[in-house]
Amino acid sequence: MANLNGTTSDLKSSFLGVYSVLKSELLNDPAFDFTDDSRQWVDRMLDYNVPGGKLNRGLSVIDSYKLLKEGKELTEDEIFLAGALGWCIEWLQAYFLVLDDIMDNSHTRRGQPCWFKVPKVGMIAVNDGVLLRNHIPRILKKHFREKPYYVDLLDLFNEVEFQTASGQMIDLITTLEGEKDLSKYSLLLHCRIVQYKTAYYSFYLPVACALLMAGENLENHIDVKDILVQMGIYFQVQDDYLDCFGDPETIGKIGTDIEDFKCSWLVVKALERCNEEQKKVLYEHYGKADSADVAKVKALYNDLDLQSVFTEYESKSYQKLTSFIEAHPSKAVQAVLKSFLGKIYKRQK
Ligand code: DMA
Ligand code: MG
Ligand code: MG
Ligand code: MG
Repeated sequence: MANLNGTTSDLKSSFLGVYSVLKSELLNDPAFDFTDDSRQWVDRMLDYNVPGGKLNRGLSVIDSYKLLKEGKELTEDEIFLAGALGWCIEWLQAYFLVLDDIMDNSHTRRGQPCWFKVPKVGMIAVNDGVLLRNHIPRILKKHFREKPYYVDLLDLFNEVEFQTASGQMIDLITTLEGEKDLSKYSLLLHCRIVQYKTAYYSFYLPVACALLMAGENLENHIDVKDILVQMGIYFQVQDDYLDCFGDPETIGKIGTDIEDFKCSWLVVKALERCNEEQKKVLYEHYGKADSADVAKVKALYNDLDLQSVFTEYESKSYQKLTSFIEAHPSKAVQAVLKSFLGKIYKRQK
C-alpha cells in the first residue's frame, strides 16, 4: 500500500486500496454461503454504487484523524483503520443514495444511470440498499471489535442513520400528493429537513469517527458538532442550488427537485421574493413532471435573480462559519473544520 502520509493522490489511491480489501472480505463473508452468481452480483453492485463519488466524506476521516494527531506520522495500521471508517461512511452514503434515487424518481447519479434504472436491477435495488446498510456493521465488527471505542462507533452509526432516515422521511412527506401546498414551505422547514437528511451523516459523522479513533469522548465535542451541522446545512443549500443551476455533466446527476415538489432552498427563496403574479406561476407550475412546467419555474427563478441571492448566501455562510471556527479553542479542531469548509466552498459539484 502506498504511504498515506504523502500527497493527496497517494491518499486517494491508498484509500481505494482499502476499498479493495473491504470488498474482498465482504465477498468472502463466512456468514453467507456465496455462489458464483451471488458473489458476482454483490461485486458489481458495490463497484457501481460505492466508490464512484467524490469520496470527500470518506477521505476526510483520514484527513481529520491526521490533523487531530497534529502532524505525527500515522502508522500503516492507523491509516487502514481510518480508511475503513471512511469507507463505512461511503457505504452508508451509497445505501441512502440507491434508495433516494428510487424515491426521488431520479435518472442519473455520478454520471451514470441510477442503479435502479440499470437493466435487470429495477426494484432489486431496494434489497441492495439493505445489503449495503448491512455491510457497515460487518466491516466494523471485523476491524474494530477489540477496540475500546467499538460500542461508541456502533452507537454513532446507529444514531446518524436514524437521523438521516428521519430527515428523508420529512423531505418526502412534505411533497405528498393531494397536499401540495406551497404555503407550508419556509426556511425553517427547509432547515429542519436538510439538517437531518444531510448534515449529520455528511459532516458530523466523518469528524466524529476521527474523534473516536483518537480516543476522544464525543460528549465533550458538542461545539464541534454544532459547527459541522451548520456547515452541512450550507452544503445542502449548495446541492439544492446545483439541482437547478448546476451543469449535469459536472454534478453527474440531472435535477428533479422542481418536478418532485421538493422543499428546496430555491423555492423557499422564490416564495420570499415573488409578487402576487409570480406566486401564481409558482403555485401553478411547481411539482409537475412536464418539462414546460419546469421551464416556467426556472424562468421565474431567473427573473427573481436567485443566482445572485445564492452567491450572497454563499459568501455570508462562509464568513459566518469561519468566525465560528476561529472561536474554537483548539487549533487542531480548527484545522479539521477549516479543511472541511475549504473543500466545499464554491463547489461546482
Ligand atoms: C439527499 O438529498 C439526502 C440523502 C440522505 C441521500 P437529495 O435527494 O437532494 O440528494 P441528491 O440531490 O443527491 O439526490
Ligand atoms: Mg435525490
Ligand atoms: Mg432526496
Ligand atoms: Mg438534491
